[in-house]
Amino acid sequence: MAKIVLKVSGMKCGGCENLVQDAVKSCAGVLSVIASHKAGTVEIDYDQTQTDLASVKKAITEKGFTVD
Ligand SMILES: [Cu+2]
Repeated sequence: MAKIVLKVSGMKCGGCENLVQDAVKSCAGVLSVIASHKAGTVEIDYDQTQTDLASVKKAITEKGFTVD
């Protein structure tokens, strides 16, 4: 298991956090996601043998947010 904290801009409220969390949770191997619009971060616990971080980032950008 691994952990990464992504800097994500564009989240403005709890609804945005939920959008991002749902998008990331739908990716293979993701165990937990905590998004914070205040901090502008998305903390992800994942299984590095199953998770492709490029597709995690893509899932976030597809919802209209920017991964820095
Ligand atoms: Cu929002």
